[in-house]
Amino acid sequence: MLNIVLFGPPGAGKGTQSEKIIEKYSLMHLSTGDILRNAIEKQTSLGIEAKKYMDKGELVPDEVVIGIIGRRLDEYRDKTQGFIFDGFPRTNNQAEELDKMLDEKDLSITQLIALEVDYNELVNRLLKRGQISGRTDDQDIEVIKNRINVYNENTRNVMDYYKAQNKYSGIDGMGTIDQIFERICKAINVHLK
Ligand code: B4P
Repeated sequence: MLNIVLFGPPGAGKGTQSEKIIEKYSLMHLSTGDILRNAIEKQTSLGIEAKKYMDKGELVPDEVVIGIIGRRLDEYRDKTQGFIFDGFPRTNNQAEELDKMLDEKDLSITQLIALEVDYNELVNRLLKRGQISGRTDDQDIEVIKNRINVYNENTRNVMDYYKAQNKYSGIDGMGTIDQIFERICKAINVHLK
């Protein structure tokens, strides 16, 4: 199974590139951001709880997102050739719990692909999406800055967890969507030979 973590700060292109990766490699897309937004739209208890954090650009508590991923892994384990984890893990605790959940199913992460993008480009991309999509967390510059700060303080060092396992690939996330996708494919294809 090919199990990829797509990693990077808010606006790095995780959601955008995930769409292309799942199509090319027939993987199951697990985006914690999408799942949480869907819960908010449906006004479930999970959504009501998650909204309090997402509106401020804070991380939703670990136990909430770990539970979400655990249930999806159980559901899709036998129905896919692999998973793309988009926006998860975002803390070292999430990374450790993910390894435990995968291990119980005789699975493991193949590779972490980290998209590297300049600060100003991140802010511009998110503000632009905010104008089009109506996503409230993309419309307020202070919330955007907080999300990037939260990434730098709580999430960036998750890379070290995967570096220690020799599973880290850094990818230049500046350029056109197709240029970046080509770089990602080169990194993934190493595992298919
Ligand atoms: P996410 O849904 O993961 O959203 P994101 O990081 O803001 O965006 P993403 O990185 O996917 O967007 P993309 O670059 O593709 O998280 C939202 C919130 O959910 C978090 O703040 C947190 O509160 C919560 N959450 C989610 N997962 C969690 C977890 N595991 N633990 C705790 N909390 C969690 O796209 C950005 C824009 O850039 C798009 O408009 C796109 O079109 C554009 N773009 C992409 N590539 C481009 C390129 N090459 N050139 C120009 N524009 C580009």
